[in-house]
Amino acid sequence: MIIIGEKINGTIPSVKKAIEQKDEEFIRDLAIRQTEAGADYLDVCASTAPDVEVETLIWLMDIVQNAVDTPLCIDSPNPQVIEKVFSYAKRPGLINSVSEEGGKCEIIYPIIQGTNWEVIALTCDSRGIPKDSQTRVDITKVMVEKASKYDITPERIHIDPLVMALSADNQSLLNFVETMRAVKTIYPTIKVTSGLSNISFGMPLRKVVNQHFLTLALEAGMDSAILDPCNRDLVTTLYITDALLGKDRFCRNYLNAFRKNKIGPVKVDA
Ligand code: THG
Repeated sequence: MIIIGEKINGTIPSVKKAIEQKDEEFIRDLAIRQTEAGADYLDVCASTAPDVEVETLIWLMDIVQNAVDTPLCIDSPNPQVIEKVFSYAKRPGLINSVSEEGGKCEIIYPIIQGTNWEVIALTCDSRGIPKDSQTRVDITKVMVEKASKYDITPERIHIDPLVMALSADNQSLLNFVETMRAVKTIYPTIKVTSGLSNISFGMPLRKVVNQHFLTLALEAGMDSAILDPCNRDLVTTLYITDALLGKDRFCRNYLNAFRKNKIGPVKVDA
């Protein structure tokens, strides 16, 4: 599975503080630790006031790119912000995100046309997040068809069906799975992604709920996820699920990860 490391995000209080104090070392450490844990992309999200978002994102991107070679996942709700920071990326990465709201596709698609950049496309529009899977599929079709006009093929698109909280919608996981299967029937090479934490909103034992969501979503064919690669329990779940689904011959990756002390309970020195 493609891992998008979530930890460099100004909505996390410790990261917000590091941004305010211009603590480069804190950000660099998050970039290195997530990369060592196996992140394929590093999400960078400023989550500041709009007037400083561009400069904050560029600051974050520079620190990350000077520390590691892991491609960035540029995370902003504002396509104009993404447009302004785009040229500061040293290598192709992932744009997070477009949707069918506010002309986002029309701003982002031309920027990544003719590049190897990939894009996360949220299945929502000006009406909000759909409750049913059919509307999610319909929105996907519009975004994929628009993308083809810019030679952006489905394999460069990660559809994010925006999982609802299970506490608010009992069918949330089932809806996600239904959307994923329908989207992949139409576009077999498309990718489906998700954040892990929405599912458990408002519930106790959130991290355990997230882990089980990951297992079920992987079984149903999820290709990438925005998660904390430094969460050992979660990474353990990832390795075990891959092995159980026949994606890890002789459980080689699982055994290696165990030997390198990447999974399982943290070993404490005696
Ligand atoms: N879809 C897309 N983009 C997204 C989200 C999504 N971007 C933001 C968000 N959702 C994903 N990012 C985070 C970042 C941090 C946390 C949750 C979601 C978080 N992290 C805890 C921390 O670092 O302290 C630890 C969590 C853990 O240990 O598992 O809470 O849905 N396209």
